Amino acid sequence: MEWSVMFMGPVGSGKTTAVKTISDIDVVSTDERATDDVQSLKSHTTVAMDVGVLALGEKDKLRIYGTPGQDRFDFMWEILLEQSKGVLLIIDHSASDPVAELDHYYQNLMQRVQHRSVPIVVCISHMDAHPAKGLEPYHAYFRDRLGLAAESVPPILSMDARNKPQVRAALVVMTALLEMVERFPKAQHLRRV
Ligand SMILES: Nc1nc2c(ncn2[C@@H]2O[C@H](COP(=O)(O)OP(=O)(O)O)[C@@H](O)[C@H]2O)c(=O)[nH]1
Ligand SMILES: [Mg+2]
Repeated sequence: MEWSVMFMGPVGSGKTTAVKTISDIDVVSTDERATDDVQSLKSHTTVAMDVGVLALGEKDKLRIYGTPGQDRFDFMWEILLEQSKGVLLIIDHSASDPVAELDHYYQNLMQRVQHRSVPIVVCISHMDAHPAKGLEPYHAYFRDRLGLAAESVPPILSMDARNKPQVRAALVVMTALLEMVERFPKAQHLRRV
C-alpha cells in the first residue's frame, strides 16, 4: 500500500527540510532562487513541490510532499491535496504572529477539504527560538476561537524539521490517524482531525 501525505505551511516553516530529513531517497526538490518578497526571508524557496519517500515495511510506503508556502502557488496545494490522504501543517513558532498563520492555513485547508475526511496534524517548528512560549496558544486557537470540542482538535506537536525522530513522530501520528479514518469512517469526530 502507498499513502501520500503533504506538508503545508508558511515560507520558512520547515517543509522542505522535513521532507529531506525523513526521506529514504534523495528528495526531488524544485527550490528556486527567491525573487520577490520571499527574498528577505530566505534565498531559495520551493515553487512546485518536494517529493520524498518513506518505506513502511517491505511493501508499504509513504509518499511525502512538501508544498510551496506562498499563496500565489496555491494551485499546487489543490493538486497535491487531491493526491494526499492527510496534511501536516507546519507553523513557525518564531514568526511574529504564528497563531494568525495557523488560522490562515487551517481556514484555507478547511475550505478545500470540506467534503473529505482529511486528517490533520499540526507541527510547531522553531520552538527552540522561544521555548518558554509553549503549545498552549495553538490549543487555545482551536478550543476558544474555533470552539472545537476536545476530540475534534487535531494533534499539535512540537517538531524541529531537522530532527529525524521528531519528524518521524509526526508521521507516525499521521499514519495512526489515517488508519483510524479507514477503520472508523463514520466516526464524526475523526473527520476533521
Ligand atoms: N532553529 C530551527 N530551524 C529550523 C527548524 N525547522 C526548520 N528549520 C530551518 O528553517 C529553515 C527553512 O526551512 P525550509 O525547509 O526551507 O522551509 P520551507 O519554506 O517551509 O520549505 C531551514 O534553514 C531549516 O533548517 C527548527 O525547529 N528550528
Ligand atoms: Mg520549501
